[in-house]
Amino acid sequence: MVKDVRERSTDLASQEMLALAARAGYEMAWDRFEKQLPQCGFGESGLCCRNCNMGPCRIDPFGEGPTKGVCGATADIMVARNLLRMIASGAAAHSDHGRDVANTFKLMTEGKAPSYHVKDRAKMERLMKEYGVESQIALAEAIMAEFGKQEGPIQFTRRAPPKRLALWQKLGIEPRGIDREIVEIMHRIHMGVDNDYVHLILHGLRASLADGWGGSMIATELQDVMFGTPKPIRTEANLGVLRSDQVNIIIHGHEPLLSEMIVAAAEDPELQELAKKHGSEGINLAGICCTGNEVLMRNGIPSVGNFLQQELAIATGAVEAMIVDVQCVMPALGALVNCYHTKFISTSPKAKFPGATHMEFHEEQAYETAKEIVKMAVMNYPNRNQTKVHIPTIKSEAIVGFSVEAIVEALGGTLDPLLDAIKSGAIRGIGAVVGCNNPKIKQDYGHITMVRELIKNNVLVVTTGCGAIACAKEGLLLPEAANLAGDGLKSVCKALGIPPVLHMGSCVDISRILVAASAIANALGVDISDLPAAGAAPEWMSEKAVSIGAYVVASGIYTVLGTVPPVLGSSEVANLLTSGAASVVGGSFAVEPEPEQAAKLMIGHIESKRKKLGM
Ligand code: BF8
Repeated sequence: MVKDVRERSTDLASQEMLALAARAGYEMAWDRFEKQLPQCGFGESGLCCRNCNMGPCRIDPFGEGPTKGVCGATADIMVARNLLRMIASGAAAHSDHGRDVANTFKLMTEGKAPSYHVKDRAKMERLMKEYGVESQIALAEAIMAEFGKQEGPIQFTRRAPPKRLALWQKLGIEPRGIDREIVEIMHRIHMGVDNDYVHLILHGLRASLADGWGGSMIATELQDVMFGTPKPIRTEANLGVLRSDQVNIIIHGHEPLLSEMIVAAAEDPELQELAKKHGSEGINLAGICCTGNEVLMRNGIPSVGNFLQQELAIATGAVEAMIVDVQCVMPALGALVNCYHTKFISTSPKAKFPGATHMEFHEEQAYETAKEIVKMAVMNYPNRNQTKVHIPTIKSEAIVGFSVEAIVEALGGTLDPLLDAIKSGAIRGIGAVVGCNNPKIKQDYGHITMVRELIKNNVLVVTTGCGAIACAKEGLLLPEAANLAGDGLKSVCKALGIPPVLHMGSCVDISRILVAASAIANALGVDISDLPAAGAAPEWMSEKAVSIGAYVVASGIYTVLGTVPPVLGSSEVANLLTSGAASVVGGSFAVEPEPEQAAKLMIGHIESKRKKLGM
């Protein structure tokens, strides 16, 4: 029986499309999720090991069956190894994205990628100074070298407060080359290598730090150099941004190397003309997931929605092309596009999908390929079956583009007004609400409920990824949303003309949150773990989120997860992550599926930190 769509999503546009999909008999992620129920208890608790071919082994969490794998691995070892495998994959995803950006920056510098240009020269010069190099090519080479560096720290870790850096060094978790840390995870979790769960988890934190302060931060910084550092810009979000009279092109995935070129190609007068010749009123570009966030932040390109809306967007029947690169793209799209005229176009040399047309994208001919792809979408417009088109009218306005630089500018050029507001208690602290959708939780419910509760209690919210898109759709990224905030936060937002919820970008841009936290900690002369701040991922699903959670905690920030990570099979590992970690790295995890309760945990943590700081 089809579930009530209101139990699947809080978003009215999604509900409308879910009902349509159910009537048409199209299978969505929620349906596939239900077919998986009950999900495997061994997998859920982290007690299944497939790391060698003596297995697969599983441990009975109730102690009635086997308590060890064939090699003798206990629940603690199995759970820790499995968790590290997730961190490795997540850190690799972000960092390989960072590598592609760094490689493009290098190719551009060498004159081999003529479609790309330096847009933020001042930022590039700051980076050169940071790396102690005199030329653009030396910067490109130094950053590329971060990935394979065998010894010595990653330069951007020097942005962390001195106390944090000293702690990482004392614990032996200061990250070295990014690739090295990820390879070392894969080595340690191989059969018969590292079998001490504490030792394993510490290395997991080290590799995750190489993601947050390395791969992700490199992606953010060089994307800003090449495509511009985001500034506040007004845009729109939700399925209602699709147009019935225009060629709709959706860009989905993560790397702006592609999406920025598509943005430029969609504005090409030649292609605009072609679109009119084929009977449309023009070309309408929209984003989904994080590449959507990248072009939303920098160009104000509207967002069609977050992770769980990728299939719903196609089900509108109004999408000429869904162009994808890497990460968070459901392979289900291939089958779904068969029901419509939509072209599903894969572009990354790393990522192919069943049912997709592969138009491989290379930096050297980036703009030419982007034009070809947009042309294919335009030519597809006459194939649209107007009787199948159903676009919800629902959309919201949003102000996005709050890079650290933009926040400082909004504050009048210094962090002081924010620090004063925190010290006076008008703003109690900062809550970072990030991450995915997951059909285990009603779509957007976790994000929206938590964010509303936080701002009501005078906690300024920063947000990224699919959580940020949920906030955009809910109207929480508008200055008017300050009316939903407590009196203190409301007055600060009104005085500065900012929303109470600041969209800081895609998931790699959580590195911006690290930079902001470091700047605030340095200004107060304390460590990040002393700040009245807390993080949350209320609807997380991806391995990238596991890496993010790990580096946020290792950076000293208390983090509440809304979906349960697969660690409950080991009470030792679970206790280490939820309480032991606090005395080691100053940050720890909590798990709380109910978002209002989770917000209360964050607020409680913020208040305890205020007390310790004598605020
Ligand atoms: O990197 S929030 S569903 S889109 S993983 Fe994916 Fe999660 Fe969305 Fe972006 Ni992040």
